[in-house]
Amino acid sequence: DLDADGLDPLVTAIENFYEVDINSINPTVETDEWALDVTGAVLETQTLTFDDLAELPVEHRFETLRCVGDPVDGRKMSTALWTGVPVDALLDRADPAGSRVMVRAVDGYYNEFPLDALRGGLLAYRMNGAALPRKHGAPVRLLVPGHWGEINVKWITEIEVLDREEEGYWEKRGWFGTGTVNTVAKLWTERRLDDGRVRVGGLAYAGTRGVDRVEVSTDGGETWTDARLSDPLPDEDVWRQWLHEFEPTRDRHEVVVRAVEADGTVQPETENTPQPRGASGWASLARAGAMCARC
Ligand SMILES: Nc1nc2c(c(=O)[nH]1)N[C@H]1C(S)=C(S)[C@@H](COP(=O)(O)O)O[C@H]1N2
Ligand SMILES: [Mo]
Repeated sequence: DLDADGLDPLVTAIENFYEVDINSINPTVETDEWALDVTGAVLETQTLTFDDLAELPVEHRFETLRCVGDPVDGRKMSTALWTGVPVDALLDRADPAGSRVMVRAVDGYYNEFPLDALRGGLLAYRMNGAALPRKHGAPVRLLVPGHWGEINVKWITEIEVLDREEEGYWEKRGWFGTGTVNTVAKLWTERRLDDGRVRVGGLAYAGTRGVDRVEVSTDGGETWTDARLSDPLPDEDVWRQWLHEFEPTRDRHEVVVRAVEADGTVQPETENTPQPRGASGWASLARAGAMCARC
């Protein structure tokens, strides 16, 4: 972590991790009654109990989740250390013959996406070293690197392999949230330091494309400077913290921030609402430098 007052930590505490559910009451699933079925266009149907799962080799992964409904500067983006079993071994045993999957859950949720995306997935049953909490999908949820939150199905019960495309829960309601995440830099904190400078900071995320740089402007986008970044976490689908300090030199500074991906692609400036394909545009703050009320 970069050490700065008010900056969100690299690993989100469970109580601060965002939550999105289709129902107002979450299901309670007993661990010894839970099972995951692999069905549909497969050579061999599979059933996996929690005991079966617990015997497979575990993997620990830092992974960031972000909801497709999250505005550019929203808060529906968090990171945890997840423990679970790669879904690939189970898929290999089933020997799928289709290229899509429908993943279903206890709460009636269902989501459809490419089998190839699922291949990199994890069946997670621990979060930040504790048993997976009920609100995050206990006893087992799916985690799929690089994609919007909605395909990370909680309380997972079935993976049906499909030989044609279908629509998932949110796609039936006008969203296109099964693809890879949009790149975003959040401007989540601003502080006046004791020496008079202003510190701005936040978190930036580009899915598996990776955040290479974060650029900050204090003049509404005319000139840009590289922010300081936290060291990358050891896994590929994670955010990075950024910080930047500047000397207020005029009455008003408009701070704008944008992320740059590993291949040099700059986060697009074009503004779009979250619906239907995820928000785009740059986060910004316009503040009176010398009388910065909230600094
Ligand atoms: N079973 C189930 N899985 C679900 C959902 C849900 O409502 N039910 N919400 C999805 C959405 S839209 C998002 S963004 C993520 C949020 O995961 P979290 O609540 O653990 O942060 O879970 C996804 N998985
Ligand atoms: Mo979501």
